Amino acid sequence: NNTNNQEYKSGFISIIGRPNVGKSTFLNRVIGQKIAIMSDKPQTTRNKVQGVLTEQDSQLIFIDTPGIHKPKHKLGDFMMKVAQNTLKEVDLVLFMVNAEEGFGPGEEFIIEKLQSVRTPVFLIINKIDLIHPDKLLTIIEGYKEKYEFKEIVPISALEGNNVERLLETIKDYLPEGPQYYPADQVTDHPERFIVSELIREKALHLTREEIPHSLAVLIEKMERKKENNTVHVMATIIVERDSQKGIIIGKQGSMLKEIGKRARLDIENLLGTKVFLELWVKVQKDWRNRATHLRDYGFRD
Ligand code: GDP
Ligand code: MG
Ligand code: K
Repeated sequence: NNTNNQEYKSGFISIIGRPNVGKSTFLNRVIGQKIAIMSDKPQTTRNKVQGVLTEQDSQLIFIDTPGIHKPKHKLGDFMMKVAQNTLKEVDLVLFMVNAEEGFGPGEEFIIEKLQSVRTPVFLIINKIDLIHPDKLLTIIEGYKEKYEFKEIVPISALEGNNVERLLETIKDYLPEGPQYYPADQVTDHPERFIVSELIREKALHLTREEIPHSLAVLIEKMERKKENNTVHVMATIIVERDSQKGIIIGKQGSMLKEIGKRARLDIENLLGTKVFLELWVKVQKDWRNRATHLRDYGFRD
């Protein structure tokens, strides 16, 4: 549309909030494709995932920022730093909370971090499908006392309530800017990162509480074979203890086989080709506290 003189708007939007408030669900709904990993286990999303929403008049670039919360170990520290720097660089921050849960130390901590940030902040009250509408006003009043939010928007990321209106409000706050990404590009993350997250997701889901989120997945190789149009993926699941390795492998390899089967289906969906997935399991003790290793697993400053 080259004849209209309306300004094109674009900008970077960071989504923050405690684990499980629905950040990935929101992002997936907006982008309409599975690029952020959803899970009911906390901290599934460790790296930034950008979802790009391109429309006639605007481009919204979302960043699914890893959970800001009190760091418990080096990885947490590192995540905090990344997240806080991100907040200063973006055009808008969406602070998402769960309507069902009251204001707690987690929210307090994030609001404390937001005090030093000049970027406009919206409060997004998610999961309104789970509460009685009467409760909403009380929640809003409570948050108004804590911080000067530019907007307070209740939504249900799962059911889609009010999400369209939120997108319109976001546009109002974005500056005039270029279209940073081609219209058909929904993420700037390398495919290998998404592939590793898909494998991680399956491992976490299938093992439930036995395996903590310390699990990492390293993509050793990802090769497209032209002759038969398949992609060969070789990945290593890294755990901290021998006992965890046993759980991941399962009886006669049954667990690893199931993780591989489910991950392969998702990867085939993502890449649109047949996938040959080879999975390995490795024990690397205390990897979270070895900051020097972070880079190997795809973390960047
Ligand atoms: P994240 O850790 O903030 O990225 O949270 P997720 O997007 O992974 O969501 C955590 C859990 O909350 C998942 O089980 C979602 O299905 C659920 N969830 C997210 N948004 C909503 C919502 O609007 N309503 C309801 N009822 N559940 C939601
Ligand atoms: Mg998430
Ligand atoms: K999560």
